[in-house]
Amino acid sequence: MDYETIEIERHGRVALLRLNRPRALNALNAKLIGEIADALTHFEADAEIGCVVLTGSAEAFAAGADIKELRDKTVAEAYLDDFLARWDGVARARKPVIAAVAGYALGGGCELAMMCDFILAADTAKFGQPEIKLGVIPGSGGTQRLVRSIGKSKAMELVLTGRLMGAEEAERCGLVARIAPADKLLEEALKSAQTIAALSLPAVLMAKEAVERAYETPLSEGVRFERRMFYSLFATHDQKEGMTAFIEKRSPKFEHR
Ligand code: CO8
Repeated sequence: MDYETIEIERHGRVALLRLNRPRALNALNAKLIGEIADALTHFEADAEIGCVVLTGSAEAFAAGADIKELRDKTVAEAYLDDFLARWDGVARARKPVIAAVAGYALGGGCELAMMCDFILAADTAKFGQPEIKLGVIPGSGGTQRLVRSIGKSKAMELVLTGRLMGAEEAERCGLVARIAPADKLLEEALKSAQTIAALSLPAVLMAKEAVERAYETPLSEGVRFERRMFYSLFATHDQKEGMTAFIEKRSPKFEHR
């Protein structure tokens, strides 16, 4: 497929999706949001893809929604287009999506990174929800996911002041899984993604789904859900293969079934 605002590379079973609006620091306009959603739909349907890496440039993962596109919107246009609903596809992707963040991840950019399953950050990364400085608030889950990720006090401070936080602070408070030197970020993200993509796809999807349940359900329900998923994996070829390989002291050959 041809895209204008993103670039796609395949690395074996990993798809690398790079945001590509360099002159606007990857500001998220409607075209870019639509293309990300389309590409992810395509990856979901491709049995040869086991994991996705979403990245930007050295300067910016994404500097937020495209302010130039948003400024003159009316309520009716925004409500009728419901352009932000296209993000739901990103948040609901079944295959793992890793955000590899260098430079700015602000506003919608920070929200996009948080929709991914985990964030690997370059030491140059800067996160923030500066919408308040524009007279608005986060609109794609920032007020919700940031609280769940880093707790109320810090999330509230960032959302109310628009302060940016660097990679070290973001790692310390749990927003970021790991920091890499900027020139190694992509290599590290692809390595993580290759590791995941080589594992049994049914187990990976169920692991992701089970972890996500922790957001939405009480503990007892979440644990029950996890147990059902665990039992169901005994119906897969890959469970027999994974455990047999361990006992026979060899590497497993997963067939993703
Ligand atoms: N929208 C549109 N254009 C942008 C944006 C943006 N968010 N960010 C940067 N640009 C453009 C600039 O206008 C400039 O273009 P030009 O050269 O044509 O003037 C170019 O990118 C380079 O930017 P700067 O010259 O400003 O670069 P600096 O290095 O001086 O500053 C900053 C970098 C600090 C990142 C600065 O650009 C900035 O503050 N950007 C805006 C950050 C922001 O406020 N983000 C939040 C936007 S609102 C939002 O995200 C709402 C989320 C709700 C829904 C999500 C939908 C996707």
